[in-house]
Amino acid sequence: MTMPFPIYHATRARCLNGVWSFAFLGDLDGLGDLDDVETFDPSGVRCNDVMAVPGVYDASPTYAGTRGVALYRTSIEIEPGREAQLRFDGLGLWARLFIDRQPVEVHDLPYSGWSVRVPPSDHRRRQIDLLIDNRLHPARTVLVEPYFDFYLYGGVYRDVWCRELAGPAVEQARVTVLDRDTGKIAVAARTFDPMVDDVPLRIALDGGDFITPTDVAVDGNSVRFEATVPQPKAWSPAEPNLHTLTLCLGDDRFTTRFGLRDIRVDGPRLLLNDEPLQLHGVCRHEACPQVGPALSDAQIVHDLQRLKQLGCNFVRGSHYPQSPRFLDLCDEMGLLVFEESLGWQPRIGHFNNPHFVDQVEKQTRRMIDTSFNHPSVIMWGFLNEGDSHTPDSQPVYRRIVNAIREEDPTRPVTFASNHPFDERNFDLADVISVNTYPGWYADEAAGPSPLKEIVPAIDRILDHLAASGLSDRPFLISEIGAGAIYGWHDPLRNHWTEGYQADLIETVLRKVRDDDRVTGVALWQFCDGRTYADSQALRRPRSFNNKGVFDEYRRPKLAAGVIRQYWSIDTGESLPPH
Ligand code: ADA
Repeated sequence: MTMPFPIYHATRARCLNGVWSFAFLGDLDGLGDLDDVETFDPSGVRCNDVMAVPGVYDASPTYAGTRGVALYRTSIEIEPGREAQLRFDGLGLWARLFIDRQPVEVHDLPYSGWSVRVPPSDHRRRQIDLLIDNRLHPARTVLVEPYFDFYLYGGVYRDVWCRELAGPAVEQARVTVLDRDTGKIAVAARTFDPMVDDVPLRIALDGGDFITPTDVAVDGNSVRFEATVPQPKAWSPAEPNLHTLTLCLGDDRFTTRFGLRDIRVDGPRLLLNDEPLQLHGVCRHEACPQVGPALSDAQIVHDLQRLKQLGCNFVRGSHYPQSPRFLDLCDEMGLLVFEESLGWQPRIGHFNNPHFVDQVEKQTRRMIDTSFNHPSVIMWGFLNEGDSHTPDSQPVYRRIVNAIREEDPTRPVTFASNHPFDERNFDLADVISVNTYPGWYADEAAGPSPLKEIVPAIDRILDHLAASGLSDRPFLISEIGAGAIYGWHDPLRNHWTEGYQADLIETVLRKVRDDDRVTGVALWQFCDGRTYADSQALRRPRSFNNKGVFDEYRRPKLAAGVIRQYWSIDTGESLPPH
């Protein structure tokens, strides 16, 4: 069942994507002073250019690679006297929104969704000025750092919506499956304003007749009740059946989509609908060279087709909250997702910065709220490769795990660690996830035959986990891989050739297939991706992370064929040629 805009499938909602007026303002005071944007009033700015929305300016030919402030401007019509909600599904790195030239709110959680209330006005036409800054500021953009191994873009990454509010309305409804066989669900809805007694709530399942739910518990903006799907069908990768719930308050309708499935950990196994699960997947950055993270529907669909061709049932959404459109398609196509909040090798200084920790918690909670109903999301993660072997990390990891469990007790929690031998936080995780690069980085693969290091290196990790009493949990290799320059072939099959990458991945896949202590793998990575030319430059030819099994234009390398041999149900077809 396809729904065009599940998140904003609501009355009086419309999409504001299109072409907006634009001005690149750069360094606002010419002093290189990063605080210039804090007090800047954009009302006098004349826009001399245009920009697509979604669209990032620093991937566009005119502003490629620039760092500075930019203004996106449009005007919309809202019925006079009515409030509205503006919703951005993802943007970065920092933004301030002005409505009718008045500053309204700041956004400082790159990649997260952002909802803003638009106050009513006597005028129908309203001006929207969105000031965006893609410069890295130690306090303003505390979640991102210049040493990250992926390019941080500036602009509107994802869809923009406007929803007019003409009375009581539901903002969000989280559906928890109580019994997938009988279709019993618990709904926790949130309204924009506190509920009033004289507006009855009605609901409809799968587009059926509206009924009045029984035993509705109301507390301010929160509404809770239980309901039963009339013809329940379980969701699974093989049969990704979906159901819908519509909540009606007055004349406002809000529809969300969900799936009936259970995910749980049972000793070292991960069970989906009580069946053991093997995760076969890749890590994926949401980006391509031409448009950065502002991928079109066509590009997202093509990526998912590529994943399916490989035979993947799993994707790790590295390293930030995912686009709702991507998750909608994973729901429809039966892909399983590890979704994580933004983080890349945070260090002790981060753990001891209360603002950083607050932001991680805020973004993690927001991610769960946004993605709660996607059956494809089977585990939550956070802080990729933090310095989690340090005592300073412990209160932080505990706090984030507690926040996740409070938001959602139904999904396993994990985090990708690159400290398997001295990790201090594994006891908090339901699934042990380890990033490891034997056979690639010399420190993990010394010696003349790096490929021979791979199996012993994985065994050493598993043995260490067993000795630490952690073999009672599912074990996921959350990253492993090798760089290959697309089109680079050589009879010696050395580092950077497609052949070496294919051989390394084959060794990994054979080990994963033959060792039942391994619950799954997310190969690093789906496709090549732009990164920075800094201290990493010599390990990142072309300023790209070249460990993709596809290049950045999604052309397959040799490794793609190897993966397909291991994972796909043989259809007799070969991968499309380069
Ligand atoms: C890390 C990191 C990835 C990527 C990878 C690599 O494990 O989590 O984002 O940088 O290393 O290519 O070295």
